[in-house]
Amino acid sequence: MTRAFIALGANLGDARVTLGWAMDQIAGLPGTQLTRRSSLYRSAPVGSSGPDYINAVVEVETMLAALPLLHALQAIEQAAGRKRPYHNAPRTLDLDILLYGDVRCETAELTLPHARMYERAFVLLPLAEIEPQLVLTGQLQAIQDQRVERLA
Ligand code: PH2
Ligand code: MG
Ligand code: MG
Repeated sequence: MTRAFIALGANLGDARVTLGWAMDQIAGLPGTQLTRRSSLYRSAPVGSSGPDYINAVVEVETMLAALPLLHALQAIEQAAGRKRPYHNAPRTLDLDILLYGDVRCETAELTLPHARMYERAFVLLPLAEIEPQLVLTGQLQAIQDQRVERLA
């Protein structure tokens, strides 16, 4: 079993409902248990456009290798109606693997740890909520100017 962290984001459609649905889909993946889920967080699009995003992070324990996990997450994005008209387009659902065990890799398909996770408050705050040990104080300080609202 490998412990992995997955970021969820959406800013089209009913994003809160979609994120809840997506967490259930992730929990139902073969050989996978969803062990922790963060609160939902709202923030303005960063380098993107459209309505505010809703974001969250979940922890899973999975038998799936990293690439099969990525492909399973892409299938969930597709089922949620994800279109890719252009880079960073508004989306009904985005599922990114942040960390997969302590694997480091950089391929066309997958970079681990996620290349921009430490620049983004909408990723680091929910990650720190469920696993504070993974986020250093200095990393939190570096993103403290970014406005992110934790939802009840
Ligand atoms: N995802 C992006 C680009 N910009 N901004 C917010 N607030 N939340 C996101 O999830 C997000 C974004 C590309 O994946
Ligand atoms: Mg993303
Ligand atoms: Mg993505």
